[in-house]
Parts: sequence; C-alpha cells; structure tokens
Amino acid sequence: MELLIQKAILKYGLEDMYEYSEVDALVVGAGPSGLTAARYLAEKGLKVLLYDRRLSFGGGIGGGGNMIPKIAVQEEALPILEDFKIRYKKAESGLYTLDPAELIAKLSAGAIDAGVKVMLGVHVEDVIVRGNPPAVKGVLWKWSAIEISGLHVDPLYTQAGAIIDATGHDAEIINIAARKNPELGITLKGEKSNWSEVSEKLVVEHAGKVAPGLFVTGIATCSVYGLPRMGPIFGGMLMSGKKVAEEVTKELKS
Ligand code: 48F
Repeated sequence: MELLIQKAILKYGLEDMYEYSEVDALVVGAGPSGLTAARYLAEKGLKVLLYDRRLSFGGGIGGGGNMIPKIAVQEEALPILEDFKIRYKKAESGLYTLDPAELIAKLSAGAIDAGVKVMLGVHVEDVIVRGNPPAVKGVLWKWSAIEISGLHVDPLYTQAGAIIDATGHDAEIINIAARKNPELGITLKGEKSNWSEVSEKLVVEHAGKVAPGLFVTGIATCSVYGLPRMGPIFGGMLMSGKKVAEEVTKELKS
C-alpha cells in the first residue's frame, strides 16, 4: 500500500508541477489581495498559479482585527463579498463586519473553484529578468522547508506572463527585483504610518503594473509607492486584488 500511495502522489503531483511550470499569471501570496486577484484572473480563462510560503491560506486575515474575530470593510467592497458569497453585517459606524475564518475559507474556495492552482509551502526567492526593454519573466522558488533548513539547494523555476506581488508589508518580490535588477528602474518608497481612510483609496488606485511583467496588489502597494498603512480594515485589500486582476487581464489579452 505504501508504495501505491507514493506512486500516485509522484505520478500525478509531478504531472501538475510540470503543467504549472509555465502559466499566464503567477500570484505570490495567498492573503486577501492575492486570493481575490487569483480568482478574478482565473474567471477570465487565464491559467493562474498561486504560491504561498506557509502551509495555509489567508495571510493576515486569521488575526482578524487585532486578534478579535471580526473584520471590517467599507461599502465599496460589498460587491466582492457577494461574488464570493461571504456574509456580512452593517455596523453602527457605517462599516460592515464579517468573520475572518469565513473570509479565508470562501476567498480560498472561490479562487480554487474559478480554476486557480494553489501550491502551499513554496517560498519565492528570486526573479528572472530578460529582454530589451527588460521584463520579469519568471521566479525562482524553493520549498519553504528547504528555505527554513538553511541547506543549499538550487531553486526551481516557474515562468509567467505576469507576476503579481501580493506578499504583504514587505513587497518581497518587488524588493528582490529592484535590488538585483536596477535596469528595471524600480524605486521602493517604503510604507508610511497608518491613515486608514486615505490608504484604503490610494492602495486601490496604485495597485497595478510596477515594471514589465511585474505587478503589485494589497499592502505591498504601500511599500512600493510610499503610502500609509491602513490597519485592520480589509476592503482595500479585496478591491486592489480585483483591480490588479483587471489590469493583468487587459495586458495579457491585448
Ligand atoms: O500579509 P498578507 O495578508 O498580504 P495582503 O493580501 O493583506 C494584508 C492584510 O492581511 C493585512 C492588512 C490589511 O489591512 O494590513 O496585513 O496584502 O499575505 C501575504 C502572504 O504572502 C506570503 C505570506 O506567507 C502571506 O500569506 N508570502 C510573503 N512572502 C512570500 C510569500 C514569498 N517570498 N514567497 C511566498 N509567499
């Protein structure tokens, strides 16, 4: 039996890895912005792969608002909640509240049902840049377990028409791309102190293309463009995910 289990995993798992070594769009980060972006991209018929270095979904959603199990969003985000069939309640403040566990589960299920292939335990550590003008063409990655072990193991490669950095506060992929490839002309301005109402709008406006082949969404957008962080309100994360999906779709289909 052990042998049959292993053979089934190797045969079909490696088949998946082979098929997904080249995709239309690669989203790095399975937080609120990455899951939202991935679903709307897949709905347009694109081949979409989503990596997260953890063995679980949701990024910063699980902590709710300051570890209290409720999340706040503003009215403009309600159409996205409805697309994912996420339940919400109106609060006295004019905001809407929802359950973080439901948000994680339904964003994840929505992305997978739309056709997104998810690989967890994958740490993206570098980008590949080619061409003139230079463009980001793919990423290098390791299993997170290898990254954490500190062992020297060469990374694997995934090629993508568009790479979306949804890695959260540190904008890890764009940081690496900027530092190692000055020819891309990316300058990261760094995240500013909290200003929720301003940041929630600016993060949606700025989500999009950073360099050829490379896009940003979610709170990573604040690090790239010097925008204030927004604290425990999540509408901007969802709306910036949808916005980047629209930009990437336009570019890949043109
Ligand atoms: O941090 P995260 O939830 O990013 P987000 O979608 O949402 C931010 C909010 O959760 C919250 C907030 C809202 O107001 O401020 O912080 O912008 O999810 C980022 C995901 O990316 C993964 C990480 O494990 C997390 O699940 N990640 C980060 N770096 C890498 C990565 C990497 N190098 N390779 C793979 N995954």
